[in-house]
Parts: sequence; C-alpha cells; structure tokens
Amino acid sequence: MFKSKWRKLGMVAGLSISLLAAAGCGQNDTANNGEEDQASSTGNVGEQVEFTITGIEPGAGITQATDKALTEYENLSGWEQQKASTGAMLTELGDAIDNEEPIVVAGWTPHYMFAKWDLKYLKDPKNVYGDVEHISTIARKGLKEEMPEAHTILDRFQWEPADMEEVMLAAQDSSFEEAAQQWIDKNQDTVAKWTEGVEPVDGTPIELVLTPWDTERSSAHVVKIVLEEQGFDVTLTPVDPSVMFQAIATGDGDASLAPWMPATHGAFYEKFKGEFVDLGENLVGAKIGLVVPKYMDIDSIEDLEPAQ
Ligand code: PBE
Repeated sequence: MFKSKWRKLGMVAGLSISLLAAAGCGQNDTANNGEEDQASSTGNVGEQVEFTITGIEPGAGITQATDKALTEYENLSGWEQQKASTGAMLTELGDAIDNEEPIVVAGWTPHYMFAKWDLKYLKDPKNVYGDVEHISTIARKGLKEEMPEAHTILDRFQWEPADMEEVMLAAQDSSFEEAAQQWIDKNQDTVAKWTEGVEPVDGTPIELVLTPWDTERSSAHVVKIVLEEQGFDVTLTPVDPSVMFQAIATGDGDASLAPWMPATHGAFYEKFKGEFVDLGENLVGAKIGLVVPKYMDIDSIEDLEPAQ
C-alpha cells in the first residue's frame, strides 16, 4: 500500500499530494497499465521502495552483509534493511512481482526464487557480498578419532547445486525427509562412494548442526539418512549461523554442513577459527546478494539513489 503510493508519486513527480488526491490518482490501479510500465522502468527506485531493502532473519549472514552494504555504499545513505524472515521476504517479493512493482531483496542461490520468478543480482562493485560462495563441512575437534566412520562420510560428502535444488524443490510438495530419501534412491552410486569401505556402527549418536534455511535442510537430511543407513542415531539441530560455529567449537554439536564461505559466514568463521576442523567444500557455486525483478531498469547497487 505504501509502496504503491510511492510508485505513483514517482510517476507523477512534481505534482503535489493534494493535487494527486484531487485528481483521484491511485483510485484505480488497473486503468493505469501504461503508466505502471513506465513506473517500473523509470523514476526514483529509492522512493518507490521507501529506501528499504527487504531482508530476512536478523541472524543470517546475508543480513550482516546487507548492514555492511548500507554503510559502505554512500548512495545507500538513509536506506534501511527490513529484517523479518525468509518467508516474509518471499511473500513480499511475490506480491511485488504480481503487481509489477519495484522491490529490492536480500537473495541467494541455490533457491527456487530464481526458478519461480525472473530475477537478477544487482552488481556489487564494492564486493560486499563476495563472489562465488562454497558451502563447507566443519567438525568438532576429536571427531576424527572418536567417530572415524562418521568423519569419513562427512569428509567425502559433496554434491552440486543442481542436486541441492532438486531436494529443495521436491521438499516443497512433500517433506525434507521424503525429498532426501528420493534423491538418495536416485543417486545410489554417489552415496556408495561416500560410504565405500566404512564399517557400520551400532546406534552411535551424532548431532549435526544446521542453519534454518532450505539449502541446509536439504544437505542435512541427505547426510542424516546416509549416516542412519550406516547405523548412526542422528539428531539435526537448527540454529543461527553464529551459534552453529560456537556449537562445533565447544563440541556441543559434532559437525555441520552449513557454513557459507568465504563471505556469508566469514566473520563467524574467523571468530572461531582454530576451534573446529574444516573438512573442505561440500558444494561449490552458491551466491548471495541484492536481488531485483528483471523488469526493474537498474543493474548495480550503485544505481540506487540516496534518501536525502
Ligand atoms: N542464507 C542461506 C544463509 C545461509 C544459507 C544465504 C540465507 C545466510 O546466513 O545468509
């Protein structure tokens, strides 16, 4: 509602609000199709989105990166990040797209948002959001010695963004348990490579710590089933990224497949560096950044206008 007010103000820049009201503008959205198209491609995007970036959960790495972008980009002076939840961000993005309105969100890949809608990353000349990310596997100190079977499987676990997307997509219509099982059934050869020569165990408990996003639900559920088939009793514990590193550093959790590196969780990684073991990448080709619908006529974060 506020956004459409700003859209109209952007469209008819120069007219006063009272004149707008007198002219009855904004009363009938559907009669304004031509002008709306114009509003999508011209005008002050900052005003149209109320100088607000639609972010996600306060504890996310991308939320930290966006706070950093707000200080590093001079042209974002006076902008704010709205922090709520991934669900709320996706709802707002979907609503904006239904109405062909401008919106700037904190987005990432892999995610179905890019399959569902025509979106683009804004260029990030100051490289606040980093470049290509990888997702790492980390383990608590001592895991290798105490649970060598689990350690071997965790160390070998590696897949492609397309695999992760397949599980994420299938889980939309079922559950992560079912989607992960389906993926495993279809990829027996890959799974066999992860478990080759590993001795079965008898109910050894193991706790995997993950972060609360679908990317990590996918990897955690796949590895959970693989470890269970090997005889482990697996617990999955979702926490914020900062707590994930802390849990592995203190030994409260055994391992995590969830750190996005080097940019997204780099600050947490550095904070706990030396207190956990890095088993290397489990996926290459992730990305975070500011994302807009393709119909918006901007290409770079630097194309956003300051609030003053
Ligand atoms: N994400 C998805 C998370 C990591 C995985 C990009 C939203 C974040 O911490 O930003």
